[in-house]
Amino acid sequence: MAQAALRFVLTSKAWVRAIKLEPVRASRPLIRQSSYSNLILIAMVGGYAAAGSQDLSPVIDSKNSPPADPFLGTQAGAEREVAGVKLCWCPPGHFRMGSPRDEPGRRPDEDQVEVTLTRGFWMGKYEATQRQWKFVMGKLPGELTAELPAGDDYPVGNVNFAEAEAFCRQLTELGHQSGGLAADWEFRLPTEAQWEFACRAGTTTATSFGNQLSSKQANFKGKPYNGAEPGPSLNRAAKVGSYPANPWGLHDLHGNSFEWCRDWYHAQLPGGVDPDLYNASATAVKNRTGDRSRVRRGGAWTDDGWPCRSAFRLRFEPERRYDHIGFRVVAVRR
Ligand SMILES: [Ca+2]
Repeated sequence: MAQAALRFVLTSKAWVRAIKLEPVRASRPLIRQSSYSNLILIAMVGGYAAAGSQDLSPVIDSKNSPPADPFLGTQAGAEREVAGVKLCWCPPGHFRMGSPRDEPGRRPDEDQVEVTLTRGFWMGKYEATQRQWKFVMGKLPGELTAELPAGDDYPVGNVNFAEAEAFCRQLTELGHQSGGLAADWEFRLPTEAQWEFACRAGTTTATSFGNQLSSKQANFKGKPYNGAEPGPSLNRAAKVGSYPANPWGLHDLHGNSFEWCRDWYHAQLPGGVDPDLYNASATAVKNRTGDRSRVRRGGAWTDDGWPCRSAFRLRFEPERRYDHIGFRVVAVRR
């Protein structure tokens, strides 16, 4: 007799009970709750299911209707963990991307645009760490330095764009294998719009902590931003999460490591609905050698406070690497 294993991602046990299994002969229903998520596995034996023709349309009563996609977050900042990577939910929304003309330290490539993100996404609560890299990929991608020492909870640095993307693909595989990541979701680098939306977390000030930034709030060196109180200058990486989180529970978007985004760097910000300049190399800014750059965001331990602003953006050629440039992942629906 043929055997079929069916996987349902559910949030409600009542819904499981409501699934109409007849006329499939569910000779050995196996229901197992995954520790990673609300994943429930139902293994069945039955010719209909093996032939792929069985209609398993759930019988849903109105009180226990499942959400459209159970992998979606419930509220901003809700947490989930996939393959050892903690994630925070960033809901769909509208925001003004870039900085106003009177923001201290702002640059011409930050002219404001209106952006609508129609889909929520999960973003790494922390920068990708050396522990995660070794678990997912094995050997670290680049050299450690005096400023970027070895340590499980230190960020990954000296990672170029292609390597960061390879990590995302491999993490996607692991997430699917473990069942922690829904089948139609994947890990990626964030778009600039996703990055800034998550960094702002509903704020409209220069940083998610207000219109000033102290090095007690983020890992940068030297001058605090816009008159904030002076703090320490570590002049090196800090363990991720050493500084306060923003309103959605995300740490170190301001400072510590710069973070790769997936967009090609353009002179002006992309606005509109779900902007994504991943494939827009033709219109990207060329540097003196004719090469184009991806975007990095958020400032780093190598910089003063002003480049840690939510709107600050900097270019970096994708083949290059530096110890103070790392990344964080997002999980998006394909
Ligand atoms: Ca950072």
